[in-house]
Amino acid sequence: MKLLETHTVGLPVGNETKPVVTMKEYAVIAALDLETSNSVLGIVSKIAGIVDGVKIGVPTLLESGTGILSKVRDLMDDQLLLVDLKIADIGFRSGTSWSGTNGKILEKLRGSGATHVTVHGFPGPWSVAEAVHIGNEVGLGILLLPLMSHVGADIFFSRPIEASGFERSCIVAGINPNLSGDLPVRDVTDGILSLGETIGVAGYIGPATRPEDLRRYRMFTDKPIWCPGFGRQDRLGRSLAKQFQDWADVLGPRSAAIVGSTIYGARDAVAAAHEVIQIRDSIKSVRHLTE
Ligand code: NUP
Repeated sequence: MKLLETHTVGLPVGNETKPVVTMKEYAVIAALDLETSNSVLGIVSKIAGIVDGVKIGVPTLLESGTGILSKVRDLMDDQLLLVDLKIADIGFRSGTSWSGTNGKILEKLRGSGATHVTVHGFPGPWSVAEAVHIGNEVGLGILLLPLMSHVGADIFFSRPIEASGFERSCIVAGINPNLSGDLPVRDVTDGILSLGETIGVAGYIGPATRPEDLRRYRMFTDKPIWCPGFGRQDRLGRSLAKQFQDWADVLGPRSAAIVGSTIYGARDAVAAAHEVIQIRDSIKSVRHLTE
């Protein structure tokens, strides 16, 4: 499998320095939104060798504490481990040091075995800048959410913003988004993408349910875009194979599919994981042949 050379993230576990984690093309990440830590660890032990990474969410962390992350890491090789915290707190800078709440939350993941964490962009430039700064210190890639996959997510994310006001406010916060006239910032989603590009996030979360919006993402960024929304969240009447096809066609290899209930909710999670990987592999091989 080809590797995306440009996206590596340090993986400090405890005091040891482990090898960096490299993201694969068209990666498949299993989102494990299960009730108990035993059920999460049980499924990781079965599918860790099949998928390219695992996503752990807030419900699991509230039940088990962050200690579950190193247990998950111990069951994996060097795959990706995304912690889906959707952090949306303050950034605060005094001189050159950051001491807002975003940084304090991220510090709690130092040495946990996680490779990436989700952070909201709507709290603005300082919030994102602090996340990226502290993320770099603790070896975590920051993934911003310019839009979400569920019904109605566009109500707020697609609100228009006025480009010159957006640029002025960013500059007041010490961040110049350098807007290009070719790609105007029209709405909140565009603003968050523009902020992420300026500040240098590792990548983005993008909705697999909204291929047209993913097309817009790609105009703003070459970075990896990780997409939830496969299976139960599809609202376009597509089969799983068609959803994967659309995702790969729109985003190309620098992308990841985040698949939750389609795998963990299946009667046989191992068979479901194999099926998802098979769909991904068949699309990938056709694309490689035609490229
Ligand atoms: O926009 C988002 N949509 C989404 O579904 C951002 C997310 N982080 N997620 C998460 O992806 C959601 O919280 C869940 O953990 C997973 C999708 O699960 P499923 O719908 O495939 O079961």
